[in-house]
Amino acid sequence: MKKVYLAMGTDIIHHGHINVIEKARELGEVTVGILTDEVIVSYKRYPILSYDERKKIIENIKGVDNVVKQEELDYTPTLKELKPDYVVHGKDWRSGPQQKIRDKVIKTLAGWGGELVEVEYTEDVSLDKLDEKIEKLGTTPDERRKRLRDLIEMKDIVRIIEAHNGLTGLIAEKTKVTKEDKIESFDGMWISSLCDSTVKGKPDIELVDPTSRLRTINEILEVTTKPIILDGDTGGKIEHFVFSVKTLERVGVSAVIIEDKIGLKKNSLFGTEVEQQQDSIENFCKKISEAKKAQVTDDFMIIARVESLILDAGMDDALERAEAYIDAGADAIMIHSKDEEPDDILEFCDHYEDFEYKVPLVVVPTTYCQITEEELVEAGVDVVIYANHLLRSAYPAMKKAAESILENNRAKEADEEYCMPISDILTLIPGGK
Ligand code: SPV
Ligand code: MG
Repeated sequence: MKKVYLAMGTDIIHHGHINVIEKARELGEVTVGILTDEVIVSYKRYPILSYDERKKIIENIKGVDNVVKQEELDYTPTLKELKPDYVVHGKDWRSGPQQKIRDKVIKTLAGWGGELVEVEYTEDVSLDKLDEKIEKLGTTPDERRKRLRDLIEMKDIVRIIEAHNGLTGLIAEKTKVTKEDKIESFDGMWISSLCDSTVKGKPDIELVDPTSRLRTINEILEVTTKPIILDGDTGGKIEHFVFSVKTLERVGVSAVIIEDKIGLKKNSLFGTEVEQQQDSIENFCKKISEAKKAQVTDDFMIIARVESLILDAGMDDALERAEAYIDAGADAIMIHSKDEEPDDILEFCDHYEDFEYKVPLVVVPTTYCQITEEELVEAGVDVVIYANHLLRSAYPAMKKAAESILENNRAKEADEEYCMPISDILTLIPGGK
């Protein structure tokens, strides 16, 4: 009996896949390699069906003799182990992002005289359309809340971008860039206090009240499905924070980050230019532990933000605090810096590696933005937050359009240079027509 291998890299199984399996059956004994959740998340998006669910379905399909785990997008390690006579795949991968993977499969099979067999692609199934349908179904607070923990488990680095209203939420949700072998997208959203305050024309000093913050959160929740991390500023009084945690859990927020400051909080990027006071380790630990006791679900994360490097309190203080906050129950640590070089953050990461008990590490590279995600992964960072980039990019464009109208005493120039077409804005939001 000849050995036949095919890999299932999809989380939506349809009759096109059955056609491929049927072809494989004709050739011999069929082994299906199921891509892990980690692989799917790394090249596409969060899988709709988990590995275990997909495995259960696939091993019960007629004609499937064995299933194995494929732990990379690249087939090579699995092929070298199984040495199949045939690999079966749809013809669709001859062009596009999978082309390189195909070339490698042919080369690897040639090592033992194996052959690639390609079947006609089932044209009437559009995975993009199915994806769209599923997106429309939305999500539930329970589903969304737990996604952040899942993503931290699955990915080398979780990529979060700022959103401050429904529209920016949609940008975070839908923006995709197709690269050679994968699709890049954001994993979730950061609701920044700086941006939520700035869009309201207010300073970032905890002036925007909790009801208003919650309205922003709701606006974003309504039109997106990805997990949300809330910038909780200082968390306020302990007695108030425990209530906020329950509210955030209930609506489906995944995590809140609170910073170890007291008194009138100012934005961290001012550093020591303005008066800012760090909380005592004891009090901040109490805030964390009381909040952990208050939370209802296991999924919600309380993330402690260490401001020692921002306030020039030194590396030893930062490390001492991180350790104490973890002991108090913090689910992750955010280390912040306003240096233009990443050196202090990397030094912190270096020491953090040696901690006996570690939790995920979060960074916000606003001032040291030259650092790459690859370098952050290397340093042991688990979550990167691009904390203000949608607001900071929109504002200069809006200002230029306003100035252009004043300069020209008409809108033609602004219209041509800075504005999207009316037809596009009318149909920007699905269902708007
Ligand atoms: C925010 O985005 O509001 C933050 C990050 O807290 S920072 O502005 O760098 O302090
Ligand atoms: Mg903030």
